[in-house]
Amino acid sequence: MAIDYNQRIPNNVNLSDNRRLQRALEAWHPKFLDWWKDMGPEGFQGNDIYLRTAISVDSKGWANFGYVKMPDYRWGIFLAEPQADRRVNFGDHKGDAAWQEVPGEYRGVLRRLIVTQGDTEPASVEQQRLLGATCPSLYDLRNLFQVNVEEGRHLWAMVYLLDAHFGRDGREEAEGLLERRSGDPDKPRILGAFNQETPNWLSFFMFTFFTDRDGKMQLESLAQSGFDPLSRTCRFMLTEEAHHMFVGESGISRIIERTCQAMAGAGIDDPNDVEKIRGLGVIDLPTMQRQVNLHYALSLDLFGSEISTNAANAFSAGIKGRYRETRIEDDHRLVDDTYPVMKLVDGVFKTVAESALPALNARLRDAYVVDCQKGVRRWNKVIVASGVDFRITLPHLAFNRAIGVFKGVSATPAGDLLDAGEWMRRRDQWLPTGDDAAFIASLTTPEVEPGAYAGWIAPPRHGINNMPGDFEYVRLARP
Ligand code: BYC
Repeated sequence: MAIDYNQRIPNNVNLSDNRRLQRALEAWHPKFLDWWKDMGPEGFQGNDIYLRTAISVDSKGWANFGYVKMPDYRWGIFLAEPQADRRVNFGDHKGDAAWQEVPGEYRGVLRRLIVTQGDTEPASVEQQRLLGATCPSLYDLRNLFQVNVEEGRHLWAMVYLLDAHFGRDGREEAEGLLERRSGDPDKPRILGAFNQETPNWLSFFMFTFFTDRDGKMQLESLAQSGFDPLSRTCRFMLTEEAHHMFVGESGISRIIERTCQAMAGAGIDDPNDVEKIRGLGVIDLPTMQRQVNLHYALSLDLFGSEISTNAANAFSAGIKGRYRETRIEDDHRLVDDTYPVMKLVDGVFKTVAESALPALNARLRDAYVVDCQKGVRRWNKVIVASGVDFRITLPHLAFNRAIGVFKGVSATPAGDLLDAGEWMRRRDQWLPTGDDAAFIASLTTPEVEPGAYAGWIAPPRHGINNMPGDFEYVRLARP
């Protein structure tokens, strides 16, 4: 499945055989570049960045590293290899041959899911566009740009599906994806978390840990789709997503490592001695916990309502499956099954058996929680190893939620229920404060010497593509 790079739009879908589609994508291409120029990373567009580019979609061949200027990145259309005799693996059509074209009756559902997925990709680039100016190292700067160009490519992936399979409506949706703007009250991005700011690198690492992980869960579910082009597209996107989550998890881990080292060096045992710890120029652990609370709750909202007819319909239609659907042992139809969902019943949190089909968002969210817990455990190992008496925890499911059964519930991160006034009075204990933001802003002098790292983050264990520690990941003009 080599990718044809001789064409203007690199692809492995024989684009040159489909003139109509090629013309549609070639017409969209300059509009994408205009959007990238306006809303992509600020600055650095003329610099050489050490980026990976897909050269083939099999597991061995895809990562090819070299210096590229971001606007010259070879965005394109890459689908994972087809699976012979693939079937619809769940829902009412289970056992039918997988669809190569959109089934007429599911056109609306599919379009909505593809547009929602597509909308998140440019949104995240918009959210991160100013971070280059405050990078903690060239290594991190390069990782930011890698994430950004790949989110750009994920947008291409969804636009391909819209153009190839949804005719004129699809072309209009593809334009809409370039017109909405993260955080713009008049034309916001579709999902809540994608209208929030990513004002600093701590926030960026949290976003790539928590929100990109929602991306992983959603893409895993869409990769199960009976609509084969969507499945193949998402399967390839997942190979890119893994690096994004690595950036988040290792970024936070390196910040924790540095904080604990600095505390030990200064003989500070109490992790809540915030003033002294900040005085060392590192980020205190309670500040990190507040960021975890914020990003986790925002990402839980991305799963939609726990009980959702949209989710039930998408599953029954064979369009969106469960996390790793084919590895689950049941009838894959779920018509008579139940699933335990936590709810607030008469003022008490209770687990209630709900019909399994409408509870699919809760089920996917539960798999996400388990995945997050694994990463948090790895962070805590770093803290334990340093001897500091502090543990990062994930807050209660009902904490600070804007979507679903816990919307409007005033729960603490520990899961205690308060009246709304009391919750507001204590808000700053749990969520990032103006003071946190000002402190983090004070740390963000960029570090751009090859091999050097800002004082609040430890260097990584390994370079990208095993490059040496002082490798120049981004070539800047130097005097
Ligand atoms: N904010 O039945 P409901 C990624 C809307 S991240 C605002 O409760 P449903 C990435 C919902 O749209 C993954 N609105 O839930 C990460 C619906 O509106 P309509 C992105 C929300 O539909 C980092 C209404 O509420 N991919 O890839 O079952 C960087 C009722 O919905 C929210 C996907 O999400 C919210 N948080 O599930 C870059 C996959 N939640 O249609 C990229 C595709 C719900 O009635 N999307 N609503 O007007 C989906 O599968 C579903 O649309 C959702 C919602 C899971 C998002």
